[in-house]
Amino acid sequence: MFPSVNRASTEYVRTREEKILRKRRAGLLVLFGVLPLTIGAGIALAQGGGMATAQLEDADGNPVGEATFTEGPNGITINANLQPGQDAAGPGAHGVHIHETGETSPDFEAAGEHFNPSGAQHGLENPEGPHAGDLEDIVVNEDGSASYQTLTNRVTLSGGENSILDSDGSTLIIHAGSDDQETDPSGESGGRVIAGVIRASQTGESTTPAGKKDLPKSGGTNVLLPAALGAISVVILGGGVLIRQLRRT
Ligand SMILES: [Cu+2]
Repeated sequence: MFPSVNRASTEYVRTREEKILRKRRAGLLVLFGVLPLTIGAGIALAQGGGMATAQLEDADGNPVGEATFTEGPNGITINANLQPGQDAAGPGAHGVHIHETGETSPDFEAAGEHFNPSGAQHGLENPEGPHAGDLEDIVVNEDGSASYQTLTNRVTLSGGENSILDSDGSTLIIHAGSDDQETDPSGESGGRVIAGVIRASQTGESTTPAGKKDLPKSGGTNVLLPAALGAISVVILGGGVLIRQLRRT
């Protein structure tokens, strides 16, 4: 026999199999990773706005969660999630505001005052208010997790004086205590315990660093619709591509 020939042909087969496997893996990555994100972002943009994200960190710079900002016909939907186990913000209600500067270094005071281009007073219940950056409290669970969604039409991502993506940026800040929604200038909400600079995002992709577990996304209508359409497209496209690849093999 000719063992060398046999070995060569075995290697040939293996290489061919690996190539096919690699192709399939790349196909799956596109189908389940890139496509849904692209489709979701496309629909969100078509709905009339952009997207932004903020990676939320504690005062020591440890990631504790993330927030997304999606502009739609009725304003900006803000989703924020805090990871279970984080203890920068303890259980209970905490004031949340958009602050006027996109800066968290050397400490969270660098973010400046509340985003307030109209010169109003603080508080959603203040007759002379509110600041454009005033938001409802976030409620943290016993395990440190939190899932927050709110809608505001006082800020935009797209331009004008109410844009939180203005030249000096903006920062989402969570405070140590709850916001009384009345006392100027910050509702007696105490120190700044969690912050994240708000950054424009074309894809709505997670800003969570590699290796960190992605946080669960809470489903508002602005998120659900693109997700559902994305899933349908994936099933249709995925079926077609997989059938083609199976035929090739
Ligand atoms: Cu604040």
